[in-house]
Amino acid sequence: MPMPHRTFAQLAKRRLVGKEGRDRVREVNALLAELPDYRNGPYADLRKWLTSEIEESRVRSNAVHRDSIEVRREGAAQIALVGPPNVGKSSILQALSEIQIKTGDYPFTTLRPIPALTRIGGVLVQLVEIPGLIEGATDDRGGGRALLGVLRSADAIVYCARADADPAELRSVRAEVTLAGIDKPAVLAATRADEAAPRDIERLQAAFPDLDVVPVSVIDEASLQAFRDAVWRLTGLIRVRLRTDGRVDPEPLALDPGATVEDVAYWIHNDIGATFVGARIWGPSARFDGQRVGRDHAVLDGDDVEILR
Ligand SMILES: Nc1nc2c(ncn2[C@@H]2O[C@H](COP(=O)(O)OP(=O)(O)OP(=O)(O)O)[C@@H](O)[C@H]2O)c(=O)[nH]1
Ligand SMILES: [Mg+2]
Repeated sequence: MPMPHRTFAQLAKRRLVGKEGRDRVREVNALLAELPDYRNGPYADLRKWLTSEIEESRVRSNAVHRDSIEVRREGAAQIALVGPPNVGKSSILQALSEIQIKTGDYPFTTLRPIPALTRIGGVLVQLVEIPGLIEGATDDRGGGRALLGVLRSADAIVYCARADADPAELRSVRAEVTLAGIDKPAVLAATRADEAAPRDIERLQAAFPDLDVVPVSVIDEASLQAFRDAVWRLTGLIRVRLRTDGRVDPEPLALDPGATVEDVAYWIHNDIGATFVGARIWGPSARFDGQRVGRDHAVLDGDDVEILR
């Protein structure tokens, strides 16, 4: 039985993280060799994607100067931070990751998209600051088209607005995103919240009733944790931990909603996915601790899974 295509895609992405040039091409070729040879359907799409990866790695390694603004995806999901200049986007990236990045009390400190990996509940998620989206971006003002291109490939958006600023600033940024036809799950971070009053937050919420508002201050750890939680919900992913001989691996796997015990088994290893006999579950999808389930059992966020061989 071949590995489910979703699992294969996740595995492939994981194996390509951080690989460039010849290494990347070699890994892609190895993946292609493992891919079932269907002409149509999801496996054929995967084959197409992998083949295009080879071409893209070649183009990248041949590029003499690297001024493209492509952002390499890493982690389980890619979340874009979008908003007017000077609202504190870079500061949030800095507070949540290891990167060193310029922040400044003036607009357009950041000139190109900046990715940063952050760990949320044990899973790596990529945040990307999209700088300088201004009115007219859709007509390529301020290099807007390329920036919108980066946004288009993200999984979800965190709009950022200063908690105490005029909501009109963000409204014009959001209008550009809408004009570009980009519609993704989104929340609104009310930034620099330590400088704001509660009624500022209420005003922002009233201005954007369709977005959940999360007040964030980089000097308030509790607000940063609430921000992480909001980002995790945006990914729509579920976390499952593996259990072996009564011990639970603290590092969870991130899976698409609807994933089954079979996906988990294939995630561990191809052979295990093909031959395992069932699983035991602790957590939200179990009726009782250690419930015995079959291959098709759907796991839920927070489950611990022991694959039985
Ligand atoms: N008081 C306070 N100041 C903040 C906070 N976050 C950022 N700042 C300040 O806001 C200013 C702008 O921060 P940046 O992180 O550079 O903002 P940005 O949105 O990345 O700005 P551009 O890249 O220029 O668009 C800096 O002076 C920061 O120190 C916060 O939570 N509280
Ligand atoms: Mg910045």
